[in-house]
This record gives sequence, C-alpha cells and structure tokens, in this order.
Amino acid sequence: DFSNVFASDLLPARNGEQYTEGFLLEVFNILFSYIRKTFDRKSKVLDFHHPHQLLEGLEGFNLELSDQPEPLEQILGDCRDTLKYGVKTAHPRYFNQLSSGLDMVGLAGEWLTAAANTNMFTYEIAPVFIIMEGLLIKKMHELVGWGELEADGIFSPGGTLSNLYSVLIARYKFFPIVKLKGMASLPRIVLFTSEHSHYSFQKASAALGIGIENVIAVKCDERGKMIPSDLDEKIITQKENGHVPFYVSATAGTTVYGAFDPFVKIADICQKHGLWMHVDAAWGGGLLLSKKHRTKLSGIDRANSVTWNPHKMMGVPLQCSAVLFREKGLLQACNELSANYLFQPDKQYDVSYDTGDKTIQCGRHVDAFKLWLMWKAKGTRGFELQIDSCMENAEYLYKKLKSRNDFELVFPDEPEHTNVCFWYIPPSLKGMPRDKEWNTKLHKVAAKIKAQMMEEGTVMVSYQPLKDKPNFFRMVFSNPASKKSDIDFLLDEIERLGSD
Ligand code: ABU
Repeated sequence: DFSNVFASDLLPARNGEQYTEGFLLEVFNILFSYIRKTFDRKSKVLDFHHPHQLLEGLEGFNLELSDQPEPLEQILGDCRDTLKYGVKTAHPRYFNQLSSGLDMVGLAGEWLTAAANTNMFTYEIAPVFIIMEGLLIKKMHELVGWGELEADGIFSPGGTLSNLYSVLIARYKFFPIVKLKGMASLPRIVLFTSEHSHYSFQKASAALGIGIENVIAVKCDERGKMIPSDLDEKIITQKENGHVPFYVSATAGTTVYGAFDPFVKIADICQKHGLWMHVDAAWGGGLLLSKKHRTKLSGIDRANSVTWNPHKMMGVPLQCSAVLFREKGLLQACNELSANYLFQPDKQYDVSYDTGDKTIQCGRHVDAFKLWLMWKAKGTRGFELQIDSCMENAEYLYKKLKSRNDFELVFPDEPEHTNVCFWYIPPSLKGMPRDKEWNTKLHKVAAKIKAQMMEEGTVMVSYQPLKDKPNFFRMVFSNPASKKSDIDFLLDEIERLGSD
C-alpha cells in the first residue's frame, strides 16, 4: 500500500531502495497486466471517451495538475487509468495506423533507454548508443544497396523530419551558400513529388522557406504510382518558366494505397536533369528485408537519400525513423555549428563520433537501441518472416474482399504492400444508380461505421477520401499479432455495424 508514500520517499532519498523497488515492481505489474490484455482478443481495443469527459475527470482519474504532492497509490492508479483509457495499439484488431504491435524485446529496449536517460549528441555521454546507431545506419545502407560506400545518416523524430532532412541536405548540396545567406541568395527552386506522396514535403518546403507552391505534384496512375513522363514534362516546364528544379522524391509504399513508384525510370530522369533523388521508404523500407518483396524497391540504390521508419513495417516501438545519405559528410557540413560547449575538438577520443552536429536538433533521443536489440534478438531473418506474414494477411484480405459482394475494392490490382483499400456497400446502396447522390451517401458510410467501432471498441481501422473517391477504408498490416481470423472478424464487424 503506497497511500502514505510519496515521490520524495523514492531514490535518491535516503533508504529509498525498498520503496523504489516496490513502486517499480508495482508499475511492472500494471504494465504486464496491460500487455496481457492487449493481446487478448476478448478485451476491447479501446474504451473511448470524448475529450470533455477526460477533461472533466473520470472515476478516480483526475487529469488536473496538483500543487501538492499526491501519494504514490494515486500515481499508480493514474498509471492504470492512463492505459485503461488509451488505445491498445498492439491489439490484434487494431489496424488504424501504419505503426502497430508491441515487440517485447523492443519494449525492453525502450525501458532500458529510459533508464539510461542520455542524449545522442556526443560520444562522451552515449558511447554505446552512438556506436549502435552507426552500425544500424551501415546495415541499412547495405540493404538499400549502397554497401560499398561509407555510411551516413541519422535517426530522427519521425518520417516527416527525415524527409525534411533530405530536402535540407539536397538544397545544401546544390546551394551551400544558403546556410549563410538564406533563401534570398537562391533562385526560385522547385521540388517534385507525386500527388499520392506524404504531405511532409509541403511541410518541409514551408519550414525551409522554399514555399508550398514550389512543391510540384506529379500525376499518378490509377494504382497511385508516379507517372515518369509527367515528371519529365513538369521538370522541363519548370525550367522553361525560369525556375530551378533540384529534388525529386519518389515513394516506396504510399500512405493510403501502398504504391511503389517506378524508381529506375525516376532515377533515369533525375540523372538526365541532374537532380537529387530521394526515396521516401518510411513505410515500404521494411520490404528490403524480404527476399520475396524487395524487388518492389528495385532502383532505390540509385537514390541520393532514403527515409526508412523501422517503427512501421519492422514493428519497432515508436519512434524509430532513419534518414540515410549516399554521400558521406553532407549532413555534417550542412548542419554543423561547432558549439564549443559540446563539440570540443580537443577531446581525448575520435570526435567524428560526436554525431550531434549532424542534426538540426541539439538534444536527441536514443531511438537506435531498441532496433539494435530487436535485430540481435530476431536476426534479419526474423524481420523477414514477420514482414512476409503481414504481406500474406494483406493477400488474404484482398481475396476475401473479392469474394464478398458487400465490399468493393478501390482498385482491382493485388496489393503491393499491406494496404488494402475498400468500400463497404450497405444493402440500401446496392443496385442503386451510381450517381452523385450515391457517392454522397457512400461517403458517409465509412465515417459512421468507424464512429460505432470506436464507441464499441471492438476493432479500429482508418478511412479517408482520395480526390474524387468517397470515403473508403484503408486496411494496413504491420502487427505480427494479427491473424486471418482477425481479418474475418473485421469484415463481419463492418457488415454488422454498417448494414441498414
Ligand atoms: N505518415 C505517418 C503514418 C500515417 C498512418 O499511420 O496512416
């Protein structure tokens, strides 16, 4: 009972060992009970409450911050409630985002990282983690196909920032003057990415002062793949308009359709025009680990930079994103400021291991350790099996959807990644003329079903519209816990909630 024990009784308090051990064991019990429930299909994916309900406070769970210390018994209760009212993102029936699942070794890595509580800017305070990060970057380089080159890259806080790094470094490569003089010293530069690509390129362009209007959207085919001829034409048009193309981002696994752009053709166009080629493989990078599926990324080795998020397809606990560069030294040259309170050149060790000046951050979280630990525990082969099994789930869902007449695929082709996009057609819309009104009605179906799913907490899947297409469901698989029976459950559940 911790009713009369307070944070001030824990270490480093004198004689605080016993309370600290008891408290942490209790936290472990809470976490373990949560983990067991997470994988139990009888438990709900979530216990949904509206924001105002959480703000008003639920039975014994008051989120307001207090002036006076609260006893650890209350703090333990708060830990339980935080998990209780959260979303079980490792539940086998959670399909809402590209990141899902909970790897036990990865979790141990995250716990250890938190206990080590250090910062990635210098070797002197993170010697083991810095070496591990370097080895991971090297391994990922090899998998991209740049094995013969010296590895360069960095772990960053998510795919959006990894993509931003790629734009930043490409701009520096072509216009190093920008570091000192800013955008006013540059011509109007433009970059290209497909209309199905991630919105992070607009974000990066806004943040870097390039401007959203200078992100040129390249057309995609029905399947969501960039059309190379449109890229070539748009580059030529931009040049004719006096603008300066410098960068193209191709995508390996688009967020909604899971499409892979034709990298070889895009690389040829980049080479012809002398442009930087980036591949946003945040979602699709994991497929490099699969002998069966890695051909979908053929040509990625011709890119200058690659974003790859192990926290997606590889199931590493959030967050874990890497941006890789083919040319060594650019990251350092672009971002280095040599703050002399951190990066003293006269330290007793090889200061090239002080990687902190490669980044636009100062403090940087240790994201590499959990991936390193998982890689050791599974081996490359373990990741391959995990990824292949998620791909098999997508294939199973695709076949199921084709065989059921209350569902329709958004595009007829077999999935390239684990994304499967589909509509549920309720009985009231079957056999009706497919006019504007039909589309308006269909648009409301997915949102209504999703809302009910969340209220009941049985399953979670995402939906969205895309261009002229009304709202459709996007299923993705990255959780090794999900089985074919969970897919059957999902389809039956959509039908149960959606039939009118
Ligand atoms: N690009 C971040 C992941 C988005 C998603 O989970 O759908």
